[in-house]
Amino acid sequence: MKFLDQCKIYIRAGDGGAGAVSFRREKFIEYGGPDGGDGGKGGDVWIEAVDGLNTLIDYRYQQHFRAGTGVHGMGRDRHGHNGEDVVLRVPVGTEVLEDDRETLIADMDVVGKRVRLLKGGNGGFGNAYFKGPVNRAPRHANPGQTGEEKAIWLRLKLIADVGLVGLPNAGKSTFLAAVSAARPKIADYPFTTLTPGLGVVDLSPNERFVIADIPGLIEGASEGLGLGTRFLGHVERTAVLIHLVDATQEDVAGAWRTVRDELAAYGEGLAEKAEILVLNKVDALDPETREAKAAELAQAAGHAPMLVSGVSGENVTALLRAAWRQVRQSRGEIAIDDEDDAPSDGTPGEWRP
Ligand SMILES: Nc1nc2c(ncn2[C@@H]2O[C@H](COP(=O)(O)OP(=O)(O)OP(=O)(O)O)[C@@H](O)[C@H]2O)c(=O)[nH]1
Ligand SMILES: [Mg+2]
Repeated sequence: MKFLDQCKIYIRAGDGGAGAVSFRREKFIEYGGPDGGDGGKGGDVWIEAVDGLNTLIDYRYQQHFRAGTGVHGMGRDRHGHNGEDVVLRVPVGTEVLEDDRETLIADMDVVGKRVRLLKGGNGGFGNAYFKGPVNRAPRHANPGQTGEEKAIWLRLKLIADVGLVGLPNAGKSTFLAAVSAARPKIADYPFTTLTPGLGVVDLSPNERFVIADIPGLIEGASEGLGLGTRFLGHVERTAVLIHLVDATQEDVAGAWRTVRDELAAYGEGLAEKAEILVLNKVDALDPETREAKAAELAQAAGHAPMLVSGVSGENVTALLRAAWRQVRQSRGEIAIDDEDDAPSDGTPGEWRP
């Protein structure tokens, strides 16, 4: 199973400008002759692979792209300006497909690759062009060509930056829904989530990452119990795991240990991956219970958890910031010990990833 980000967009090249019909009219110059200029060419539609994008999210907000129309020609042999091109900027790895979703138009596999998807319509000839030995004063000009248009699909294979793990009912899907536009099924029974889901977190226009929600793990998952560990493959390549522990359950330390054991049993470096420990659903606890549960979990894990609620939103931003920091570290954008960037808002002092 692949996580795909795909969307349909409509593109249209610009129409060419019309040619002009015009005659030279000046004092003392009789029969000045035709001087209607040609119309400008319509703009093209291009697509370009760029660095620094990892989703097609921008194309969810805007689906119609239209290149500029060529300006019509004018008298005194003036040509119209060409219409402006449109350049669609997409992440590296985006495939461009025809409307049938199968025929590949272009594979944007390297940074800087540019492909023209549609050509703008040519401008029409002005009447000056039609002047000949027979017809010295043509009274007609061409209209511009209409720009082509079509629907295309953009498709990108997404790779999650952050993985959500925890027991069933820990609130993983609720958290995903709270921080992204994803709308996973959420319910008050275990194994609500049967297949992984992805969401894009938009901390700011330049701070975006992909988060993966996978089905809950239970004791024995590595031997195939519950839904097993087969979905852990989707978080193998993430920069960090967010481990959610449901604060409303009896044994928070046991819950944490169970998931850790299953991660270790799965192998593939999951147990060594950076983990952000979270005590979730804290909105449901009174202050003393919060403290007691947090202490219990800290004792087991060896460091304090972040106290978060996907429902009330408490500390959600601080958690995302912490995850984003790990993502940037793994992308090599910041040094491992870059403390200047440490989250300050709402994060307990003892906490570290
Ligand atoms: N009070 C409270 N309830 C929560 C919170 N987050 C989730 N819940 C509730 O916990 C239940 C389970 O939430 P889900 O988001 O479906 O849990 P999950 O981890 O995705 O569960 P699975 O998909 O079965 O593994 C739902 O009834 C949620 O409404 C929270 O922060 N506070
Ligand atoms: Mg779920």
